Amino acid sequence: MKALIIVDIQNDFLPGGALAVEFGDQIIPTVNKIMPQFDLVVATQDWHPANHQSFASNQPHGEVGQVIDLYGLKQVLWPDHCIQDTLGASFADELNLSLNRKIFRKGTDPRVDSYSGFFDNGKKQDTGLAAFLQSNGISTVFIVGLATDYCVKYTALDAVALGFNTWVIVDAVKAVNLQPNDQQDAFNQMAQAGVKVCNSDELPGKL
Ligand code: VGL
Ligand code: ZN
Repeated sequence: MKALIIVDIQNDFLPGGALAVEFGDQIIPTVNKIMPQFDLVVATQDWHPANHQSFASNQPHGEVGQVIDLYGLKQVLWPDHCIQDTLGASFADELNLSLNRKIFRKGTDPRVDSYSGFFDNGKKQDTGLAAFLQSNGISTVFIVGLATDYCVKYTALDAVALGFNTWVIVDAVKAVNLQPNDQQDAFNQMAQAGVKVCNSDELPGKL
């Protein structure tokens, strides 16, 4: 059985949002189009309290893009984004959620960031996504969404480490690219770990 994992397609990650991913909106029609082809569709949602310590505004002299040590983990400082119950944290209006079975929220602990849809960055809290997929007989996951170099990458790395046959659909992801090579580095790192890539138009042969 094959699942589609939709990562963080939320207003704050779209053009005009607080942590906008360039062209992030362009993937939405592709995601909507492929959705009906999967046995199961789930979505992750970045869901931060306003006092989240990954926000530059919550660190003394914090600057966006700066890397700090946060309780022993390297942490990039971000603009305030995806604050619980705000429009920025809401899913994109254009995203079809009618086929979505369950939403997995992450980043709720103010002390630790959570890029992966499975675990926080310290691997202490489990969102329940792995157990949900397993209980639905899923052995293969296809990942789409935002952003390639953060939440998509960490979700894919955890998926493959958990033993899922893991694909990233390259024309349905976009990167933040704080550094110009971040997207390429992310694809290299995922490939090294055993994550496979395909285009959305190749799916019929794989599903
Ligand atoms: C993300 C940075 C901070 C993402 C979430 O969804 O990729 N990136 N929070
Ligand atoms: Zn976040």
